[in-house]
Amino acid sequence: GSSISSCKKALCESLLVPIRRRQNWTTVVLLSRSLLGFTLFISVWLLCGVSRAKQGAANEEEILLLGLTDTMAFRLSMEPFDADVDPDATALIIIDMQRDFLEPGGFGESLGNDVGLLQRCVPRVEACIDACRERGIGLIYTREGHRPDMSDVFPRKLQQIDDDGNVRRFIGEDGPMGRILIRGEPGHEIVRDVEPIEGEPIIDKPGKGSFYGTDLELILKSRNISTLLVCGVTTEVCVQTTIREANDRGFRAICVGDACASYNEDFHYASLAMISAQGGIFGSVTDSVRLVEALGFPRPEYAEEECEEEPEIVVEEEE
Ligand code: TIU
Repeated sequence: GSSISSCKKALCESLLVPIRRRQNWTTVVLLSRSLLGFTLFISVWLLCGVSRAKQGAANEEEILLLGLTDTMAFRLSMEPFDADVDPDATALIIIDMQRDFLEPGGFGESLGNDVGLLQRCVPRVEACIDACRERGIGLIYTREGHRPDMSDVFPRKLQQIDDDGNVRRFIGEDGPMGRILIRGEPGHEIVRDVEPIEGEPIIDKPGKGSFYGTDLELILKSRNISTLLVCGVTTEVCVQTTIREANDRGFRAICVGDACASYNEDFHYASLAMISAQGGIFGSVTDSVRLVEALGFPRPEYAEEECEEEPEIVVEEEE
């Protein structure tokens, strides 16, 4: 009897071994599957977070949480097409935000302009400055002006017509803010709200463009800067000339439209339209609200302000 039962037991044992082996194998397979699934889930979650942060949708905490640095490229909405912008290869150029152009008694007013029209861009320039500084985008300032001995003024620049139709000189004349458009005079200074801080280069330029007669190109190339965000005054004179010069030198120039201003609103809007016309003929155009949001900051309060309707400028293509 006992030999039969021990025989049965041995038989059962031998039948159970493969089943146990199979169970071990199944456990291993199930475990690896769950591990693979978990890894996949984490990767997708991280990738989604990174891409959202890249698109500028992420807030500051998210950026910190994901361990993203300031140097992550961001997506910028622009005309005529959106593109990625690498903060490390980008500079914000602030054109001629000087008392001579923005305040009464300077060069701008002496030419018969209403300088009050330039005030609208000041908080918008400020918003660009704050966002760019925070995200590690370098700032470069320009100032239009001449040496006190005026040895760097072409005779042509001293001939402009006044309200009475007389050709006369304005530059170098005495005014309430010192000699007009002369370096070192109070009128030549950058207005207080958008002043540069230590370490931000100021380019003193004799012309309307920021490249002619200056070391701007040298400074940009030594910093590996290939994209310029351009704001300041005036849109159709120094801003547009700088953008044309930048484009011909191989830089990608992006005009921050509402952070620019002109004494003539038609010229302002026409300038923005011509920069981005023809598929982006010599640059592109964004605005301070899109820039600030793309850099991960809240929508500025002024974005909700009632403002006059922008004129629709239709650029007709020839058949
Ligand atoms: N007059 C005018 O519209 N502009 C200038 O003379 N300089 C600059 O735009 N900075």
